Amino acid sequence: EDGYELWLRYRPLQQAGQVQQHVRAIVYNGAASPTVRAAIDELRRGLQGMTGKTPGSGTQVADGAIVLAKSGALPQGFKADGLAELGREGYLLKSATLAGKRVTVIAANDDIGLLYGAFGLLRAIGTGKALAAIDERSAPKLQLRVLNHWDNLDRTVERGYSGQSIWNWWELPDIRDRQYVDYARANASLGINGTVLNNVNSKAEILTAPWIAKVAALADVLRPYGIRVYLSARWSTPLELKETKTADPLAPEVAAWWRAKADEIYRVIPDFGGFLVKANSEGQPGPQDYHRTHADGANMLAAALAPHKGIVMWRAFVYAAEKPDDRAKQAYDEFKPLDGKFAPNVMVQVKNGAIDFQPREPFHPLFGAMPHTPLMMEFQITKEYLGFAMHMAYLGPLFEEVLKADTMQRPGGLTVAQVLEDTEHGKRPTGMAGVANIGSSRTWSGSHFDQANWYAYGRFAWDPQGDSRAFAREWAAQTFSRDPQAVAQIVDMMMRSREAVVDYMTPLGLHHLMDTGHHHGPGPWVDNLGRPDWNPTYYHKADKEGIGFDRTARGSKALAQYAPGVAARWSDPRTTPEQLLLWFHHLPWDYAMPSGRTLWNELVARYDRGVTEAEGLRARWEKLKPLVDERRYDEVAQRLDTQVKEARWWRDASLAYFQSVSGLPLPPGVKKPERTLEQYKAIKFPYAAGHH
Ligand code: BDP
Repeated sequence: EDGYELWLRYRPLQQAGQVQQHVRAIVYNGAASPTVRAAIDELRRGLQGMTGKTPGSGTQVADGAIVLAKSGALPQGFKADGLAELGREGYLLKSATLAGKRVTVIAANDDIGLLYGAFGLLRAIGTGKALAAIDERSAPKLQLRVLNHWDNLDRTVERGYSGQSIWNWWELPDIRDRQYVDYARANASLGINGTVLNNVNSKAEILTAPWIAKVAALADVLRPYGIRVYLSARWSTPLELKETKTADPLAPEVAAWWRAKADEIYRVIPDFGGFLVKANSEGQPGPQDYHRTHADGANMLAAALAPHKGIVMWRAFVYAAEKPDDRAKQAYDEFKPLDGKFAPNVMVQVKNGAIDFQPREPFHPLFGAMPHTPLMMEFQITKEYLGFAMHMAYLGPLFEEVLKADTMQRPGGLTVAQVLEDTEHGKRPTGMAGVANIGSSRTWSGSHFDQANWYAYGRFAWDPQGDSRAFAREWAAQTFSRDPQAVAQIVDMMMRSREAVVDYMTPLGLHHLMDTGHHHGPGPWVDNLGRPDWNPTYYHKADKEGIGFDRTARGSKALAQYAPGVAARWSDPRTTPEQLLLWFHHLPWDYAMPSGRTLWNELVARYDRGVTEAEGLRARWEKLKPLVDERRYDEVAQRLDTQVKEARWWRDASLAYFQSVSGLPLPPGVKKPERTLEQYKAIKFPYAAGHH
């Protein structure tokens, strides 16, 4: 057990005999496409693993068979109620009696629905659902469910903590690593149907013919699993390749270049998904270099892709040094005025919060504020700001918190999930992106528990109204053990883990206190970087009097970007959720918290709670030793030891620093930081993981 099999381990079931009578054979009537073959292969693999017997295969309905059927060719007498509404990717799982035989039907409108249904059935079996009367229907609520790989062409991965990129660019297109198929299976099992192969900080070369051939080879491997490939496009590509004299989006030669480039790509990848673009952000080139807007840029690319039904995913992650007043406001300021100005095949991809993938952020004010533009969510699965792959932090609750947040942009409420689902507009593209945590390490994700973040992301992309605890349960049962006690304990650990990280890194709405560049470890004292908005001191604004970023009407006015209902609630510290308090307010150290403590004492208590929680995770894991296989037990234990050590470091360094600013004593009984502030400041990490 080294983790390579992910949640697709298919270990023997206790009730194998019972299940076996429902899975004796796999029946499919018709010529099997590669997608249907993948579905049948997966069912055989999974059922063989879980029941110990390989199911037979055939074309005739027989007792105890799994019948795969498409809407045009449903077996006689099978009532597929509501199948049509499930769309191309949806599926039904239903037990039925056909011609006197008891069968389980996987019904779908298309081959890909059958593949998703096969995975759905295996998940149901693997998590202990009874097959005798199974009746499930499922269809994705978002159209584009994509991973964003921040993978470079030299196989390093920006913010990657799982080894090298799995894309072996050097050996492609001739060598097609078997891992690509396993990647496709894992993603298809969740319904992920798109992947952006390269870093948003992109290179021009990716759009040259030799690289397009490599991309085409990957597309060929992924296609049967319903996964389309996309590329991050560098704005200035034609200029850098010296094929145009400018990258001005309104220059006809530039538009013509991109049209020809799109045609070239689609000749070899007919189902190419489109481009993801990071423009005029953190030094990347973009249309603003030519005094054009993001819409001018996005629409020019969209026109090149439109004849091929491709999509532009244009990122709203922008902030400029010239506008130091509040970085949190900039995406909204730049994009809100462009609402309605984007071509129909452009989606604006918005990070979950307005700063940058922090352990906790309020939802991004753009959600619900651009009704005339399809918005796509961008989550970060890789844990750049949450302890890399060394700390346990199950991100399900983070995703859920954002998705369930009410933007109040409509009477009666409008959650972020509803904004993404966009049901009232019907035909517009919808989607979610997750910055992948996948690499060539045997665990794929750098640690066993980080696999759960990939899993939960995929499940939320399928159903943004899903439940993080239910996803954790499914994942734990398939990945670790079906023992109910083990599952309960593991899920309990997972569900508390992210809050622990919030507490020992950035409690009470603090943010961006991580050390420079690599973002590993505390750096709340850092105040000397090239731009003010790169400094942690810019974000916490702590001084002798108090702490926090005032984003109310008296401060940066960022709150005005939210709907009036939200703004009103969060403009008063008394009605602001404690967990966002210092995100929106600058408060005196002796501010009275609901707990009865002063703000200073509360801050100390939160840091302490974070450490206690981290210690608790370690202790709980110890109890699981008899229930978990040895190697994975040990690998997780090592990481939890590290997490405890680093939680203490975070707590001690942060308190040492904030105490030096507030001048206040630690409350009685509270442990002093182990080292001096100067010692914490001296800790440096050249060559940190994921930072190039
Ligand atoms: C930041 C990362 C940086 C990314 C950037 C982005 O530190 O590596 O390039 O986001 O999303 O969080 O473009």
